[in-house]
Amino acid sequence: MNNIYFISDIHLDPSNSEVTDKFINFMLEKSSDMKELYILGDLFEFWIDDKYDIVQNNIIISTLNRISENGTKVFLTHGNRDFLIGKKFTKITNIEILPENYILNLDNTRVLITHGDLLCTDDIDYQKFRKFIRNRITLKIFNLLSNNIKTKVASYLRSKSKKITSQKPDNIMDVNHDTVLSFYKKFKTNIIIHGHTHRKNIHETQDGRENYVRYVLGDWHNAPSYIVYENRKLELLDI
Ligand SMILES: [Mn+2]
Repeated sequence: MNNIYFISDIHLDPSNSEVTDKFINFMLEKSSDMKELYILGDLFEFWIDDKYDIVQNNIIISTLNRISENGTKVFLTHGNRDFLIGKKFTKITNIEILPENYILNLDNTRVLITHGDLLCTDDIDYQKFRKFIRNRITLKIFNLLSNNIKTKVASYLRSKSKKITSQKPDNIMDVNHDTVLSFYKKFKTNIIIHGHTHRKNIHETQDGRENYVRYVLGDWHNAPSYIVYENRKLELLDI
């Protein structure tokens, strides 16, 4: 149990056993080597309410439970699909929720980990929607709805977002480079790890004397991948 792992955008869905199996197999295979596991958002395809979704996803919950009982410390960043993961979930899985931007210290190197949607500032409609839906008052009202209505609202929003994303030009859905640069500077880091865009890659940039590296994790439906921090090196690998 020596190394640190990062995964993102697994998009687990109780009706998709293929990706569920992939996830469970990965955990069985790698967890004995995981000192820490960072899940950078969109672990689930959708998550509306702990009360309801914990039951739906009991296989995943018990897998996560098992690995944390075996000694892996698991951390989670909320994604845009599962930002409603709450305290009940964290309590029964022993997972710690991280803030939306989190600085990790890897042998005295600062690394920013984040879901990635905050970097996609060209998508103005999405950023507006994000602000609205993540607002505390909106969430309070949402939480008062019955489960049935919550599910309907969530599935409406999902279909709407799918329709919009399919009509948007490709570049709008990716990160904005000025925003990325501003994040390096704001968080005083030269390394960012994120997911969300489903564009698995490593991007190196130079600005003045600084070298910056951005690791993008792939999604588990198209490009299942993970990052491992081993022997003081980050490596992006396929599954
Ligand atoms: Mn996402």
